Formats: sequence, C-alpha cells, structure tokens
Amino acid sequence: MLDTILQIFEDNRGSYVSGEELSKQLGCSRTAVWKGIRSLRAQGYVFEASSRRGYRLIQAPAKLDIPVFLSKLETQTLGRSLHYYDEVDSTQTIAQQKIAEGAPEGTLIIAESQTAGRGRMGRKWHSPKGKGIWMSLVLKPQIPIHFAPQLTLLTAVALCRTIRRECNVDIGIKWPNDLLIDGKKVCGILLESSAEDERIKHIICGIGISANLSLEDYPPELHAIATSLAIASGKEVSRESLIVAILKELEQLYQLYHEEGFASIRLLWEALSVTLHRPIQVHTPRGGIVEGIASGIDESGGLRIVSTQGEELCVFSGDVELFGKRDDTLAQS
Ligand code: BT5
Repeated sequence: MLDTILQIFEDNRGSYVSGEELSKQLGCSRTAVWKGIRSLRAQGYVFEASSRRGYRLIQAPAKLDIPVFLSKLETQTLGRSLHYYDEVDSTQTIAQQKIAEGAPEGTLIIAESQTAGRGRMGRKWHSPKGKGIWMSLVLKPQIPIHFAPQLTLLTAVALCRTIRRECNVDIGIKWPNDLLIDGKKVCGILLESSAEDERIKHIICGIGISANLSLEDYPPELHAIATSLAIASGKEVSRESLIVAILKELEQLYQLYHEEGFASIRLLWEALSVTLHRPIQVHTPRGGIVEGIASGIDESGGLRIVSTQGEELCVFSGDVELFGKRDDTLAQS
C-alpha cells in the first residue's frame, strides 16, 4: 500500500491529492490512508497537509548517489564489489548471503534503512531511512580467530581518524566498539566472524554511523545517550564522501596491520581512546561487574584493567561505563 501511495504522489508531482481521492484509488478507508501517510512520515517522507486540499509530498528521504560514490572511490579492494539497497532487515544478513554466493574480500553492502538493524547481544540498532551510514564489509584476513577483536579496534581507529578529519568533531573511541562525541554514542561496530580450525573464514564488519539524524529521528529512549555527526557539527554530512574517506583509511590501516601486525594499530587506538587511564566499570556478558582503571590493550584487543583491589586483569567483551576524567599522568606512566 505504501508503494501505491508513493506512486500516486509521483503521478501528481508537486500537487495536492485529497484524502478522498487517495482512499478511492487505494480502495481503503480514510483512516487507512492517514495511517499510510503516518508510516511514510516515519520513514522520512515530508508531506504538507491541508484540510481542504489533502496532502502534498514535498520531500522524499535522501538517497546515496551511487555513481558519485563510485567515481570518488580510491580503494583497490574495499567497496569495489558493491550491493546497495533501499531497505533490508540487516546489512549483516545480506552480507552472509553474499558470502554464501562467493562474495570476495572487500564486498560492501549498504542500505538506506534497516528494519532489524542489530547491535551486540541481540540489541537493536536504530536505522532510519536516508539518514545514516548503515553498511557491512566482508573481510577475509588470514589470522587466528582469537585475533578477530583486533579488527573491531582497527575499524574504530579508521572511523575515528576519518570523522575527525572530515567532520571536524571531537570524537573518541570507547572500548570495544563505540565512538562517542561528548559522551554520546554516534557510531557502533559489530564484528561477526566465522572460523574453521581456529582460522578465520570470513568476518562481517558492520558499521553504523548516525550521520544526518536530527533529535526527532531517534526514539525517546536514545535522546540522552545518542547523537549524530550533523547535530554535533551543525552541518549535514555528505554520506558519499564520508564512506569514500572511511574505506580509504580502512584499507590503509588493514594493509599496515597485515604488514606490521597489531602493534601500530594499538598505538593509534590508545591515542584516540576515551576509555584508558580513567575509572571504569565493565559489565561482562555473564552479568559480572569489573571495576578499576583501564590501563591498556593487550595483544589480542582485550582491555587491561587494574581493579580496585589492585589486581591486573583483562576483559575481552562487555559494556564499559566511564567515570571521572582521563588521568593523563597515568597515560605517561
Ligand atoms: C553496536 O552494538 O554498537 C553495533 C552497531 C552496529 C550497527 C551496524 S549498522 C550496519 C550493520 N548492520 C546491522 O544490523 N548492524 C550493523 P551495541 O554496542 O550493542 O550498541 C547498541 C546500542 O546502541 C543500543 O542498545 C542503543 O543504546 C544504541 N543505539 C542504537 N541505535 C543507535 C543509533 N542509530 N545511534 C546511536 N546509538 C544507537
């Protein structure tokens, strides 16, 4: 029905269409028409409503300009095989299907919206149409499975460096997979991997960047904890240019990682982190809580903590809560 409504407005471009005319053409009640318009508004369509004349479509959600994107792309591998969709359940799921069909390394899935965008541990990723960068990248690194978390950190470094440069915002990395501006989440990374005999077969690197969302685009429960690049910088972001720049940075770091290992990525990560050298609490997936000072990253990407009891330990997954300020005297010691 929503497609038919859009087709009617396409046939009457720039003009008002009355509710009565819509219900006649759709063969449904005026209430059903109103509900349809409400759903389209939630998807980013902007309608002008007049009690006498009906509805007029004045803006459709933004769409990525794929020819422009491809003309700017500077990478050898990443993004060279591209699948672009208007709406999917999750780009991660599409990537899995493409891998099953033989997708090569660097295959990129981008969608304008996701109906079941996902985060870690079954959490939801809010992905409204035309507002963000919702994408999954297929990687096939020749590394043991226990090094997979290193690639979350590598991706975070690539996103952080690129966004700082392109959008001029003070963005930092919170271990393991968040990027924050002023303590609010703006990007999330979801790494899903498959292995055989302890070696990685493939990794699907899911990247969610809240680029051009305004506060009304978020559900109320995210208002206090999430932000977007547009809110933080006061400017609309060119999603095409940002994706191009991210893929270039990612490809360079991925090459560095293959040539020199994780050590140089770790140094870059430490310099961009908002987690290190400050009091934190880590909520582990099994419901435990570890409290202490984050002291560094270990060689597989785990977070080193000096606990309140003075014990040195390392956590490999979980959610970090930050307290107090970064203590740079600890950073130098
Ligand atoms: C993540 O999980 O941060 C990983 C998010 C990965 C999303 C990408 S989009 C493309 C690809 N396809 C997918 O289906 N997923 C990937 P986690 O650390 O569990 O954080 C999830 C939490 O982030 C939620 O519970 C919310 O609190 C918050 N959140 C949800 N949507 C958000 C948004 N658009 N912007 C900022 N924060 C958001």
